[in-house]
Amino acid sequence: MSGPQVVPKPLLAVLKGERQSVPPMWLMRQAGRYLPEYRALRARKGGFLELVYDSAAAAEVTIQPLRRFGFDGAILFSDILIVPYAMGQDLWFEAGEGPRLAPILAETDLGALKPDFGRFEAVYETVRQVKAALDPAVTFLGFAGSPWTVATYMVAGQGSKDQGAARRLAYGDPARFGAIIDAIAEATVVYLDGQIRAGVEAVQLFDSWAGSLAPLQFERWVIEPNARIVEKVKALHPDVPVIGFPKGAGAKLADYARGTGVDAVGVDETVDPHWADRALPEGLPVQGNLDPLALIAGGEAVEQAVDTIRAAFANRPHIMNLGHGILPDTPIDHVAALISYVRERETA
Ligand code: 1CP
Repeated sequence: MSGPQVVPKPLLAVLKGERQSVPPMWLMRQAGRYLPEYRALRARKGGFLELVYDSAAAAEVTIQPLRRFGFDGAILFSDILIVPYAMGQDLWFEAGEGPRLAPILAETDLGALKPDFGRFEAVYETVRQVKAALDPAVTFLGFAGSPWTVATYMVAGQGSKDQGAARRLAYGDPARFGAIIDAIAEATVVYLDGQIRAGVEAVQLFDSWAGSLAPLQFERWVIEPNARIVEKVKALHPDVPVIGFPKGAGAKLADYARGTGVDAVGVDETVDPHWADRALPEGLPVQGNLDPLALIAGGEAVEQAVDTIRAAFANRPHIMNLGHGILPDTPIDHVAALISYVRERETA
């Protein structure tokens, strides 16, 4: 007689601190515009939010890259801006441009927003549907934006080059800005708890604009609120790993890793992986950090970068990934070639 079969999950094993001779792999933004099957479904649904709020379609989009490439991880198809939407801020997508939120200007009271966490329910339903369909060897990742990055969109109403509006508010009225950060952090814990209860096995906190902050501001608006989220998620789900991705943190990466208590740290492509290996705590799992543009170039550019990254992280648990999201003009063949190149070689 045999008990229930336990299928190994290499990505989850790395997140729990186990080194693998072939690094498990997924790509940030792997569900999305570089895939023709994504573009076709997106066109049929008419809009991005329509896609997110159709759980069956969102589950399909989550699984599309797995079917094509056999990644070790699946990332939930949603967006970081679902949190401000559930906090009561209007959200829409301008065709060909990107997300828009009714901006929280200095004169608008945060208290005027009417939170509706029911807006998370369709995402939890997506999680349940993906979970039911997923190969058990694949690790299912949930995610949210980190408070600083989400705040940059809430304050400006859209993406911006230098996150100037949020940075000005953070200096000019730190109490008010802090209240926005706190409200995002609270909603984020609710959202991640819901995703985990619906079936994700690890979560990533995307702090895409962490790089625009001066050191003291980084401590206050990146490290401190992420630490609070990690602590609260851990209190609810001690065994669920949290990946922190402070894009652009550069030399502040080690302080981030130690200060937030994340289980793994995502490294962007501007960081020398040998430096990161020396700077980060021993044994801490890392994820990254192939340049998305190298993947567009393909061939030797990718192979060289992969070799360098693997050599640098040979002595710690490592997840192969990009340093930031895959770009829409990435040739699909290059993704397949990357996977073969990584999987055909074992780290010494
Ligand atoms: O037109 C379309 O089809 C929409 C494009 C798109 C997609 C595919 C958007 C709009 N969001 C997403 C999905 C998404 N976004 C995922 C899930 C799928 C996956 O990873 O495979 C994730 C994790 C995100 C995260 C996200 N959204 C971030 C953090 C990561 C990063 O790339 O820095 C950010 C900053 C956003 C905001 C956002 N949503 C969409 C766009 C075009 C943007 C960027 C806007 C801007 O800064 O101007």
